[in-house]
Amino acid sequence: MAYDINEDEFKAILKAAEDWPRADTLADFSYGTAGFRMRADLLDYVVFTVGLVASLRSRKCAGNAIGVMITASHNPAEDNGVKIVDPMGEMLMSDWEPYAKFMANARTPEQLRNCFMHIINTAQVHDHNARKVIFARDTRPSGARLVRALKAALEATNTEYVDYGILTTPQLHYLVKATNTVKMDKPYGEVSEEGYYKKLSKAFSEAINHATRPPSTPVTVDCANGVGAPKMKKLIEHLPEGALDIQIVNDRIESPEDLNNHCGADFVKTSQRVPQSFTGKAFDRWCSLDGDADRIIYYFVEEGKVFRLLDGDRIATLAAAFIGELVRKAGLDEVITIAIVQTAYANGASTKYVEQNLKLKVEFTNTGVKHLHHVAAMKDIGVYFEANGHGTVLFSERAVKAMRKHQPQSTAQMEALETLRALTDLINQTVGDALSDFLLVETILAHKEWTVKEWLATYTDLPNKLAKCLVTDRSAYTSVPGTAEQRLATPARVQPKIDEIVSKYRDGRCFVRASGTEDAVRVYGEAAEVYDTEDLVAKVCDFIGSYGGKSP
Ligand code: NG1
Ligand code: ZN
Repeated sequence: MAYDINEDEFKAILKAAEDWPRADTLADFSYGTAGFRMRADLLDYVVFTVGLVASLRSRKCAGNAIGVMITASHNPAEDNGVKIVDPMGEMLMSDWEPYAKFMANARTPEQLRNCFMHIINTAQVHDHNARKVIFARDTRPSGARLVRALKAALEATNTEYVDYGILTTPQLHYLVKATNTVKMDKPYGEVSEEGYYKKLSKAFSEAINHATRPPSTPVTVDCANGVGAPKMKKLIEHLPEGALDIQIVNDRIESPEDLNNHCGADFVKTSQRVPQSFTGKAFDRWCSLDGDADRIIYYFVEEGKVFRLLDGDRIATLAAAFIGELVRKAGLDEVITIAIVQTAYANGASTKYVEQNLKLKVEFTNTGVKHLHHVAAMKDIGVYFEANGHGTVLFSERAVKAMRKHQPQSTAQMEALETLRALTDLINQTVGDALSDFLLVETILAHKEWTVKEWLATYTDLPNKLAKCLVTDRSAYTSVPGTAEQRLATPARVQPKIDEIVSKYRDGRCFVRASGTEDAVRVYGEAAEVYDTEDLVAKVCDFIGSYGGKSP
């Protein structure tokens, strides 16, 4: 059946679009790992079209609220980005990504009309359906202008909307799910930013209730000079008195140029160095959020200033081990299984530890949390983290029911069960969330009475390096399907050369893939020794530089 365009609506769209002309670029925009991301001054029209797509998506989803988040996460301050959030707080369904791309690349009113018609017809969108969009942005100054472009599209399409102002990305995901479950038996939480803090702090109090004592040492949080700073401060106001001793650094959101600049999770992880403003003494516990507070990584220095990273792989292994113990102690290990999902960027030593020590199954997916999330959602309990600190733990309906119904046979079983139930509320079920993951890690360290030293001692990371090569056309780099992006299909000559280089190093592993968020290809390498790793990655970068562009 053919669905017709509403001519009045389309007239209003064209009129509104006049204020947000498409940037005059030759290249097409693409909906990458985390939506559209680029220099903020190119984004006006893209955000406008995202508003149109979000409105159509809401109509398709029976009027449920769709989320739009304006952020460029860990990218520099001059960038920005936009992504769409589906009704249960998950990333936009992948079938719709081409629609978003198609619309953002329409260059004339005719093309825009064709795109609109195409979506309405292929996705079968009823014009008369209700439509609602909720949105927020991070602290980037360009966000305010982009919000105006978004509102223009929502108003032209007669879409009800709520502007939540400045939020972390996971807070917006929370609000989308809370909005759409408000009338259900089990609403996800109160539909407000306040409701988010209330939910987390209540769950945290319950989760540490059976710990012998709260962590006895302070923890310092580097907020990347981004939105995580004010939001972490608000969270602290809601936490039980004296539960955690939290210091905050890098909270200068009033100076945009400081955002992610020599600080934040991405800087610490990729440069394997402490951030600006670091004042930690040996074994002090520090962590860093990224620019939109969906990633977190921990680290510390040993005596002699040796830097030690506790990244996403460490959080995944810590969480899986702890939840596994609780499941066993609660007497549910016959009923509930746990799996870990990683990407090829996970350190090889972490994978070995999960399989050999924790005796859990590891599955690999392509980069991008939507892929990990999808696989983890199929497990009873699915723990997924990218090495960069983006991840969460998903509890299936089946697991939650089993925890609810289970009758504990002893006080120990009851305590384990209560802690487990608290974790299902503490851990953000929509997306990786630095604030929620922070409370999770602190809960686990309190229960285990661990310092960073014991946490680090669980396994030894293989030396590794992540580099970036600028190439003339990153789209020339495609991966072989089913290899979790560890092998290149094109350019044809590159993979054999990588294999040849890698074969010369003990425990060597190296792969190259096109970034979905930056105009570059990433080169990841691991080897038994630090100097081998450096050498391996440098050789591969050199080859790519000589082959397809210039290495930085
Ligand atoms: P790209 O640029 O596609 O490598 C990066 C991260 C992803 C994910 C996205 C979204 C690495 C190697 N890649 O993607 O894991 O977090 O950004 O922010 O860390
Ligand atoms: Zn982020």
